[in-house]
Amino acid sequence: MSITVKSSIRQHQHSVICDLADMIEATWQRHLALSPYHLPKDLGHVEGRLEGERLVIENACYQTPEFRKLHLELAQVGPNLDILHCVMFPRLDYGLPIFGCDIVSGRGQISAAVVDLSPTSPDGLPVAYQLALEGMGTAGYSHPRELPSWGHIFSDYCCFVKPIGPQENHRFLQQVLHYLTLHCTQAVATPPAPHQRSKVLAGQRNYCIHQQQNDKTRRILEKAFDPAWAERYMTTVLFDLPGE
Ligand code: 18B
Repeated sequence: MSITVKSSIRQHQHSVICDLADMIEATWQRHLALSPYHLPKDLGHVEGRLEGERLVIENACYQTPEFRKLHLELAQVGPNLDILHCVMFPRLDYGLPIFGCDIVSGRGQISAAVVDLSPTSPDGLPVAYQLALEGMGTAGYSHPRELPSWGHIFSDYCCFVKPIGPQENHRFLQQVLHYLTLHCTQAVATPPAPHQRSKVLAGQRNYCIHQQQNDKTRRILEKAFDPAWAERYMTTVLFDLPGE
């Protein structure tokens, strides 16, 4: 499938966010067999108001033989706050980690850039991932940030930083590309393991339940819409729990 619909807010976002969104979609296309994933009808493109500013959310969603949901979301609050959110949820037949990435930029300065391949098994990441990620994390960044209490779901290779300047922005883009390429190539080479479904299900549930505790995300959605809408959005679009 080729991706032809370009989002309308993408051109107006922080250049690192545009570059990252383009890179993520290009990498998905290069390595995976994408087909559409249909979000609830009213949640593909969403608009609300936050303290007098317009909040626009645009979602792109796909599925593949290995992934039940590939989700790329761009959000913009007025002219000053840009957000990229991306999660790749494996199908339950695949004991793969969860790729997640979030970038928040306020007034042209990125305050938070996160990327991780988070384990869904209590045994941690598969060995091939550990080898390929050796030494990676926040090394080389001047402003690493402290993870919130629910952040124990992330791996030892989680990169959570405030990147400073073009060099660190570039480093972060390259790091996301490395994590993403590793994950796509591992996924297509991994045979399905149906006997592990309940273990993988428990791992994905644990990930989603903790991500749903991100108060900073929730607060923006509650203020722009309302608490019930924020709850529905966080549990059906951002971090939906897979069924059996
Ligand atoms: N997130 N983020 O996706 N979040 O979705 N995000 C923030 O400078 C949104 C993910 C993560 O310090 C902040 O402090 C909105 C994924 C972590 O307590 C804001 C949406 C990951 C933090 C938003 C969105 C992830 C964080 C504060 C929906 C990781 C730090 C920015 C479009 C894989 C939390 C700042 C803390 C922060 C907002 C991580 C405003 C609205 C997939 C760890």
